[in-house]
Amino acid sequence: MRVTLVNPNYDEPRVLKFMGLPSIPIGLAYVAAAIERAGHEVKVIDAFGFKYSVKKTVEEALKTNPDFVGISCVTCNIDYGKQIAEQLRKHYPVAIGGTMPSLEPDTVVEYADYVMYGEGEKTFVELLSGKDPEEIDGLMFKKDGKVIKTNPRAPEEDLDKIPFPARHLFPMHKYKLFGPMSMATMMTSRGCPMACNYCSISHLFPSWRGRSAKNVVDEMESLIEQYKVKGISFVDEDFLVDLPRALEICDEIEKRKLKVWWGMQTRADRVPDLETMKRFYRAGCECLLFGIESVQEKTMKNLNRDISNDLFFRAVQLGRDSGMRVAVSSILGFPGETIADAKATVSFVLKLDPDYVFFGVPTPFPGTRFYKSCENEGLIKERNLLRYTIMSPIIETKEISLKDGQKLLNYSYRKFYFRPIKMMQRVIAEVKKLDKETFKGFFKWSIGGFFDSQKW
Ligand code: B12
Ligand code: SF4
Repeated sequence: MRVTLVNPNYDEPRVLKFMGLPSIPIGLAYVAAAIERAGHEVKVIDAFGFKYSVKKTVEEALKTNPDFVGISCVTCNIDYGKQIAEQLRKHYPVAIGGTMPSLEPDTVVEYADYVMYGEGEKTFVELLSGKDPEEIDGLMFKKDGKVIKTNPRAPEEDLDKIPFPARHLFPMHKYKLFGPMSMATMMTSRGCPMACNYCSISHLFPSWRGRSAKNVVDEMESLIEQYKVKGISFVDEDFLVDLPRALEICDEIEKRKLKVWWGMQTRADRVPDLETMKRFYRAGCECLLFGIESVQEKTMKNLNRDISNDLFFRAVQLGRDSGMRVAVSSILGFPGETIADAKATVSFVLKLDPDYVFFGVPTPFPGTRFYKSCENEGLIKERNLLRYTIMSPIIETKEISLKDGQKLLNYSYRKFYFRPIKMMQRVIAEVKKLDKETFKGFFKWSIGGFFDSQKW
């Protein structure tokens, strides 16, 4: 069958345009690889990569004249996804999958022929094989006016069995960090053993599973050979859930003498001792990212997170001492916090002095426990899902209005990034590490970002 897969665009927050984060939608690339392996002819329209409007996306999809369409959505592009689905299903059967359809399949079922919830590889392959949809796990659809929801799809236990993302079908040159800086993204595990109440992950991946070191490094090697990448960002929720596995990955990288730097994300309380951190650095790990969320103890308790401020200092120090760059993310203005509390988090981050920081605002993604509590307390004031990007205030509390939320966000970025001497030192440190070619890319990226940032 000819299958066209679509990644709808979204209204990218300006600050992210500056950071240059956009990268390949790996989930859709995994689905593409699975159906290609099953013998189907796959085309991809990455409306996000090409910045296509809904109209242009539909036109491009029509040109591919497929037998079946698959659309991938998170919350902030679900409305565009629904519009695309409604128009394309006049011509072909359409299935929607991804984070948002997995969290709330019933809110999407009106707009597509099939909603796939949970991991999509096997579900889509089975659907395309012509199997009776009622016999396929992980599906929701309408039959004779009635909504049918089949059993949840069991998560794939052996991730090594899943083919690598079909990057060859995607416009790799359009992804900002890949384009100028030859940096790709990879997922070495799925899920997270924690269950923070505002997070979508436990709904999508109910258990944590890791790929073997060999399988991970095989993919790294193929990225270096095929795409000449210089850096790889592991976008796992938590790369260090299984420390022995992470160390085996280092061994394998060294055994194969891979010339690539990489970055990992983990929780501050999982950052190991200095010796082990240096071991990671020697194997190419140059960047450590972890979340701080808030420095208010009451907020951390409410969020089901239990990490002390001392642990944050320790994590930054260990990252630094081992030679890595350290990036942190933080969320400002959870319910119960005042403006002064949120500003205290910003001051704390300044004191921690990481190399990079991403600030966001609390976002109740539909389907999460945080959404339910915000809804019950009448806090949700922004219903336009296009704005659910973590960079746009959604809830209003007694203490912080929507307007204050936006002001806080602007304040936090200004406070951290508009420190000319610090930033100059950062740029110099960065430049020292880059080869000539990557430096040119970095320069182009910074200048583009600077002009974008003038409109914040
Ligand atoms: C890498 C990443 C990015 C990358 C790439 C985006 C992408 N879509 O992959 C970048 C940097 C661009 C990005 C941006 C954003 N991200 Co992001 N991102 C991630 C991250 C860390 C990994 C994504 C991934 O590869 N997952 C692994 C794959 C295997 O899972 P998957 O993508 O869900 O795909 C599986 C299923 O969902 C399903 N599936 C997916 N698509 C389809 C399509 C069909 C047809 C079918 C059948 C099945 C199917 O099958 C896949 C394979 O099993 C996730 C966290 C996570 N673990 O998912 C957050 C996450 C998806 N991002 C999130 C957010 C909020 C954002 C932004 C809004 C941030 C911002 N401030 O702008 C933007 C939105 C951009 C967008 N359009 O997606 C949230 C989404 C929450 C929500 N409910 O919407 C997540 C879940 C993080 C979190 N902990 O909350 N992100
Ligand atoms: S630790 Fe991170 S990924 Fe894991 S549940 Fe909490 S917020 Fe989600």
